[in-house]
Amino acid sequence: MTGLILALDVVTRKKALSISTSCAPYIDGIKLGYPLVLNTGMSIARELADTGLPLIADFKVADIPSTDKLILESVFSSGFSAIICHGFTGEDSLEACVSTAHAYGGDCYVVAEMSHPGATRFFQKDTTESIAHMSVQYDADGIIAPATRPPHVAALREIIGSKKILSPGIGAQGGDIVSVAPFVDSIIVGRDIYENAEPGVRSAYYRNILKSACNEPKN
Ligand code: OMP
Repeated sequence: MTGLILALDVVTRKKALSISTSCAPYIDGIKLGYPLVLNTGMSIARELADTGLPLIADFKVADIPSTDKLILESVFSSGFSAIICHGFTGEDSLEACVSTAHAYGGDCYVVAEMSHPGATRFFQKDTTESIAHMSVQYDADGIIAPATRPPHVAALREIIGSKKILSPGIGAQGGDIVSVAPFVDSIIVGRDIYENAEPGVRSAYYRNILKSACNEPKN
């Protein structure tokens, strides 16, 4: 079944812990990045580890290989299980990211195409498909692809085969969950869950939609 990853872009430790605890029974992972880490420090990863869920570090790493390696070593030493990196930086940077992640037993996801409207200026078909091919060639664990453009996700699936696709853009960005769910391993949802008065209930709602989209019996 298509999984559900919570994008935990809140800026206080208190909210992060309370929201993650209420959502934990319904989600398959937590993605956190600059908003939360810059406000609470990297130690938040150890605290969220109590949920028992995989933690994805969304730092969209995009540097030269030696700096990428230093960043990823810090990320994986802090308790994260996966990292999101950019792919437009090219082969050597991607190779540094994947090999460092794998040296720590972690996963590396590569942004193939972004979900927001402005992304189409630079993330055009040739570029996104080239990043997807490169992600396969350098053994990344998967790609990030936009739920706001399901046909693009379907085309990227053809390229990456059984590697994973994590797809943001559902909820606040208006992506169509039913169209995109068949092509992706997990959707990523942030504001529509963490800004809800009852984030746990909202997570359960998404979980049930994903079950229906995959024709599985609901709870
Ligand atoms: P909401 O729009 O609030 O659901 O959050 C989406 C999450 O996915 C945020 O954490 C974004 O930073 C992230 N994201 C995108 O929205 N679009 C992308 O193209 C890539 C990402 C990402 O890498 O996670």
